[in-house]
Amino acid sequence: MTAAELLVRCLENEGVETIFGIPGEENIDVMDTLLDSSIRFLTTRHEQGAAFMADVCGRLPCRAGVCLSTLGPGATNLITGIADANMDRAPVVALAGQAATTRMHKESHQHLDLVSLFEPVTKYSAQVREPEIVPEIVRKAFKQAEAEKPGASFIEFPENVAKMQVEGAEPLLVQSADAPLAPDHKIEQAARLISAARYPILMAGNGVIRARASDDLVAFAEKLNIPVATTFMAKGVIPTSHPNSLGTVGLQARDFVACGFDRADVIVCVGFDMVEYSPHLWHPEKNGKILHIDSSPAEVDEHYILEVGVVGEIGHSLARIAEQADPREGFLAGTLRQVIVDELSRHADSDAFPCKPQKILWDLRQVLKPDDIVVSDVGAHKMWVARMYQAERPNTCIISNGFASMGIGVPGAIAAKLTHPERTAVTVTGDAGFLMNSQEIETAMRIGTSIIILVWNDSKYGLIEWHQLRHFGRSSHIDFNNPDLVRYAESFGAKGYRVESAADLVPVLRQAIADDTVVVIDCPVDYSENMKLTEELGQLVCPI
Ligand SMILES: Cc1ncc(C[n+]2csc(CCOP(=O)(O)OP(=O)(O)O)c2C)c(N)n1
Ligand SMILES: [Mg+2]
Repeated sequence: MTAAELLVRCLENEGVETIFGIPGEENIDVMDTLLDSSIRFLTTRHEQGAAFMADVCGRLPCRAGVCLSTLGPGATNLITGIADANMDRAPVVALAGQAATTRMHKESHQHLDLVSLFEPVTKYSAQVREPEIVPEIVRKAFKQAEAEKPGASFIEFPENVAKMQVEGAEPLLVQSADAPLAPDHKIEQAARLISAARYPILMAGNGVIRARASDDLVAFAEKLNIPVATTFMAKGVIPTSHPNSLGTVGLQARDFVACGFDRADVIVCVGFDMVEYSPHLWHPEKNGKILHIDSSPAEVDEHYILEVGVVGEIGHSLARIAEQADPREGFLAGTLRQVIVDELSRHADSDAFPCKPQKILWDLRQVLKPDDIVVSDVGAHKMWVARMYQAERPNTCIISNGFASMGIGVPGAIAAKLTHPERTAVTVTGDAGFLMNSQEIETAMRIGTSIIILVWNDSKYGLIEWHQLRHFGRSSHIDFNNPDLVRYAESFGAKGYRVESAADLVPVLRQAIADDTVVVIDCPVDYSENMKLTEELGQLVCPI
């Protein structure tokens, strides 16, 4: 057996079903071996597309998503998607070919030290120096990527090692450790803290989704009468329609839900990663008591000093604390929730054109089923998706919020549809982020993957204009022109529609779902709503 064959056997042993990537000269042995494997290779049109597909696959989760590139420029093209996965805690394993070990010591075509390059954007980055170590390296890469808090691993495979013969080596048994259970005395301290609280509030983070503890979280909130806000990446942990839900937190500006945090005496953070929402934004006065419930100890932050930390399996901790704590009598959520819910439907009947962001998201919710998946790209539209899209189930609204990279939308929607073929997958994307990875429309068409690409067309880097207007009252270098998006879609063999009035939104979206192919919807958006929101929130008077 060659080392390349052993590598592929190890990947099969890890349960890998799909690898996203682009072949190159230095990985031809692996590519050839894959022909005789159960693993499906999906050829993409840019390595970044492959990395984002693996990233979103890892979130949904299909265990670790896997992507592959050649050395040098192929590998550097992977970096953004890998960094995104790592900072957003998505398990991903990236594989790259490498120059032969006989030419790595000198100036040599396309050779870069990839292990060092990937170190800052992964949890584990290693080179296969000898064929015998392939099973350990692969097992370690997957174990590290999938262990809490998950992230990316990188394996560099030199071309001469790939060809070497190896005898007797076998893939290693796949083992993963169960999260330890939190100790009783910590559960008791947490229960006492909640029982004594007058106005507790809970912030749920993506760790709850990863731990599949959403039901435990909802039961905890119901039993103890605690209102719940979710971070962008935890949308759907509690249904937006649930009476305890306060919607999503995470805008830099103060939003209504911030009033709940101001008022709270105990803030219960569950599975919360501060990469999403810096504590100084929601705990500026440092006057609340923080209860940290997570699978790992808290990160250090001067605004995140704990009253009690409960480290262990999240679902277990929530269930045990809920058993022992006394419920709140009053219910903080009531008035605040009403304000937040009213806000969601405020422009539901708007006939303004270009469309208001609120209206687009309202109509999108009307046409999608609860399990359908929305993948947001990054820009002003993401802020609106986070604030207004009503997610009802965990992992039905995917948002890149740790690394927050533009370009995740199209490849992300492809990965979502591949992972859950029975659901509709939509990306809500800006016109700039769309063109960063729109070449993957060809991939989707070739492999027959239906996705809807809802492009918010403002011919601008809208989010940046929003920031510039807030800071300087004028904008700088944010304008561009778009191609004709309908004809662009059609040139791939996909469908394209242009929204020409607010009344078009629902029928066009319904048509796109029925088309069951790749559909690009060019939707002009009215971003004057951005500054209106800033002004409204700037004058926010707390309703509680
Ligand atoms: C790869 C990458 N480059 C730059 C940025 C900084 N950035 C964040 S949002 C944004 C503008 C996005 O424009 P568009 O995709 O049109 O979305 P809009 O804000 O208009 O909704 C930029 C440049 C980023 N997050 N990621
Ligand atoms: Mg734009």
